[in-house]
Amino acid sequence: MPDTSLPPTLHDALANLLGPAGFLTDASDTASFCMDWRMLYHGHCAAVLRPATTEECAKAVALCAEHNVPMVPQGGNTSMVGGATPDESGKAVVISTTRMTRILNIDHADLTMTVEAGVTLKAAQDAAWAEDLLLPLSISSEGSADIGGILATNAGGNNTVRYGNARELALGLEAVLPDGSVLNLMRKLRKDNTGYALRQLLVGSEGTLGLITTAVIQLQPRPRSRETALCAVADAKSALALFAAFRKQDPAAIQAFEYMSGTSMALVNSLIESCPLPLSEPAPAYALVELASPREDESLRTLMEDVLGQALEDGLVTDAVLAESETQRQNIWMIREEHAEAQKRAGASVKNDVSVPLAAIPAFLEDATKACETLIPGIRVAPFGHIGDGNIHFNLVQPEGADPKAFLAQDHAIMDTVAEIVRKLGGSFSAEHGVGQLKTYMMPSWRGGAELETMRKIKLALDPKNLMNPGKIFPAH
Ligand code: 2HG
Ligand code: ZN
Repeated sequence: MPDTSLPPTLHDALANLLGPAGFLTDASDTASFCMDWRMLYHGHCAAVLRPATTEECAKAVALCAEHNVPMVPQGGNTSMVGGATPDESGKAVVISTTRMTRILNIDHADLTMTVEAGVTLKAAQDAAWAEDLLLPLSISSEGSADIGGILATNAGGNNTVRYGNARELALGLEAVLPDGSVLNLMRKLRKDNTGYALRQLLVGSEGTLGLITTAVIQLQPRPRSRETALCAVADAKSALALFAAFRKQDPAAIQAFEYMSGTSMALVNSLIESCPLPLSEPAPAYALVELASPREDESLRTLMEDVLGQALEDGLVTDAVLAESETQRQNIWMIREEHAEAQKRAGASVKNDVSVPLAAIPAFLEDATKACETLIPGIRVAPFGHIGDGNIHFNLVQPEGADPKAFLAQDHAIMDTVAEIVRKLGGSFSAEHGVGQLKTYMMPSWRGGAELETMRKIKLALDPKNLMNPGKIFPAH
């Protein structure tokens, strides 16, 4: 256990500023903030700071900066890449947004929501829905992930195919910079060409440039009709042909288009209670399609039935179930959203959150499957993901009965094998989960030269002492 004590003057100043609910130093209180969701990283911290307001946050950051104490911003702690976990030195403080939970305003003229960073995505979605509006971002971890975290990581998820990533929804932002100054960009304008769009620099910066405290999020009218289907397909090629068939009829109606391999689906069906397969028999792969419209009419149902009917006739789809009620719809979505949890229960897994152009997805899946099965015989190739936007979670689960530690020791070999195939196909090694600490080693070979150098210059300009989320995005020099 490293020495996790803060300089006494800083300790006292933070304790005074934040009070007992906002300043945690007992290992029993801070432990859960020091381990990531996947339990890959077991860090330590000198304290967890839980400011209740932007002002408190700014003062706390200024104090830490003065004392050269590293700071790790943390939202709902759902990072897949160790992006919000402190290192093992015990020198850093975690700054948690969990007490900044106010929904400040819902504006029906501009269709925006002004919200503090610690509001969970689910709470924000529910608040919008209660006012007949939609917050059009949906991710599996939305019950815990918070607004600050989804913006800091530019989360994507199930509705990117229609509405874009978190970046596209962020009209305004407020953030505390690494020196404790407050950057107030809380405008709610669709048009605002006044120099650099600094808010976009903060979005996706993974907490390395500052801590997002408040945001203005673009909303949409709430859907009044939705049609959801789970379809059995032979492979990703068929799933993509089905996607193209829907897109040809009405691209604007597609709310989500997801892919699940037979292997990943079988893990969910067997390891998660209340998630049986709602089709008569298992298939090699599945597509989940959701159509949505703010209109309340039957046309979506007709669209769904027409396209699926033709796809069944053409052999693109071999079986399908349509949700007949909201409960059935939620059951279908639960199957999709429990994929990460099922894979966690199946043992150690190595995740590759990749994007490739849509046309390259079948070749990617085929080549990456072969390469991984050759690398580690018995490995369980369990891909799934947001196929409509080109993002596949190409996840590899340890061979049954294998030693999880020995499997994880090969994570770089596995990630590099997959990444080389992604590179040849013109893709990215991180689509929506970010770089965190897990994938920093890939940055020089993927984003080297002027690109990484420019990122370093920006980081240096805003955080010359490298105090804000050190060890994330940038590989150590
Ligand atoms: C999802 O799409 C999440 O469910 C998690 O992005 C993906 O577990 C994963 O790799
Ligand atoms: Zn995802």
